[in-house]
Amino acid sequence: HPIWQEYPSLVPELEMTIQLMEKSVKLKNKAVEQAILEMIHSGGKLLRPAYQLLFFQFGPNQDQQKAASLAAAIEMLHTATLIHDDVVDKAELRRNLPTINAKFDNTTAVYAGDYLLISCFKLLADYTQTLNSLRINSRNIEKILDGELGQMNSRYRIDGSIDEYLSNISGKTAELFALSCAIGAMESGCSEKFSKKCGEIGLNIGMAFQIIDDLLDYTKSSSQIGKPVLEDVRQGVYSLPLLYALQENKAKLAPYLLKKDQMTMEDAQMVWTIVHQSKGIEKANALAESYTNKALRAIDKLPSTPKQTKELLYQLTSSLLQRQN
Ligand code: 2DE
Ligand code: MG
Ligand code: MG
Ligand code: MG
Ligand code: MG
Repeated sequence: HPIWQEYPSLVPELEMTIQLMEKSVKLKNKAVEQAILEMIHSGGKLLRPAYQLLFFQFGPNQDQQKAASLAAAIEMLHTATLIHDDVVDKAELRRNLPTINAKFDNTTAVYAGDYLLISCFKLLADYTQTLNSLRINSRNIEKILDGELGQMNSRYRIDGSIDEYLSNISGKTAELFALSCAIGAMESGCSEKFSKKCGEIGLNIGMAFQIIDDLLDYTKSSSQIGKPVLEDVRQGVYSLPLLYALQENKAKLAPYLLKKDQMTMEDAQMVWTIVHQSKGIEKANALAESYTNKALRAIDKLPSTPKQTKELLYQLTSSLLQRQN
C-alpha cells in the first residue's frame, strides 16, 4: 500500500507478515482457500500489524519471527471481521475488488472468516509465552462483537446519541487498534503497566480512524475509497457527520430517514447535502483531530529507541488524519 513508501524500514517486516499469513492458509476446500488468498493480497493498509510491529520495538525481547507472526495473527483477525462485516452489510466492493460474498457467496464468506479467526488463535497460541495475550485477545473480540451489536441496535434510530455512536465504534474498530498496540508491547517484554498505556494510545488512534472512515463515506466517491458510499445511511447506520447534522436539522432530515430501508439513492443524496450544509463534516473532523491529538501527546512521552519508533509512530498517526481512502 502507498502509505508505506514513506516508511521503508517497516516494509520488510510487513512483507514477512503477509507471507506468514499466506503460509498459514491451508484448506482442502479450494474455493474458500482461494477467496482468503485473494483477500490477503488485495492491498489492505496493514495498519494494525504496523502498529503492533512498532510497539513491539519498545521491549527487550526482539524476536522478528515472533513479531511478524503476531502481526499476521492480528491482520488475520482484522480480515475475518471485514469478511463477516461485508456479509452483514451486504457490501459488494472492498479495496476496489468484489467482496467474497459478491464474488463467491455468503456461505464461502462466512467459512473464510471462520477460518481466519481460527488461524489467528493458532498463531497466537504458537507464539505467545503466557495465556495473557490469548485472554486479552478473546476479550477484545468480544468487545468488537459488542460494538457491532450496539450499532445494530441503534439502526434507523433518529434519536441515537453521539455517546452511543462513540461507544459502538470504540468496540467495533478502536479495540482492535488497542489490541495491536498492547500485544506488541507486551509480547516484546514490556511491563503490563506500559503495555496498558500503549493500548490506550491505540484506542485513541482507532477512534480517530473510524471517525475518518465514516467521514469518507460522505466526502469521497466509491472508486476513491474502494467500497460503496452512502451505504451506511441507507442501512440505518447513522454515523457521526449525520448525528451532528441531526442536532441542527432534525426536521429537514426526518422525512428521508423515516423511510428507513425504503430510502432511495436520491433520498440518500438529499441527506448527504443536508449533512454538508449542517457542518457535519467539519465537526466530525474536529473530533477525529482531538482523538488523534490525545494519541500524539501520549506518543510524545514514549521512550526513545534506536529505531526511532516514536518518531515513526508520531508521523504515521498524524498522517492518518489526512488519509483519502
Ligand atoms: C467495520 O465497520 C467493522 C468491523 C467489525 C465487524 C465485526 C464483526 C463481528 P464498517 P467498512 C462482523 C466480529 C467478527 C469476527 C470475530 C470474525 O463501517 O466501511 O462496516 O469498511 O466498515 O465496511
Ligand atoms: Mg461495512
Ligand atoms: Mg459494518
Ligand atoms: Mg464504513
Ligand atoms: Mg460501512
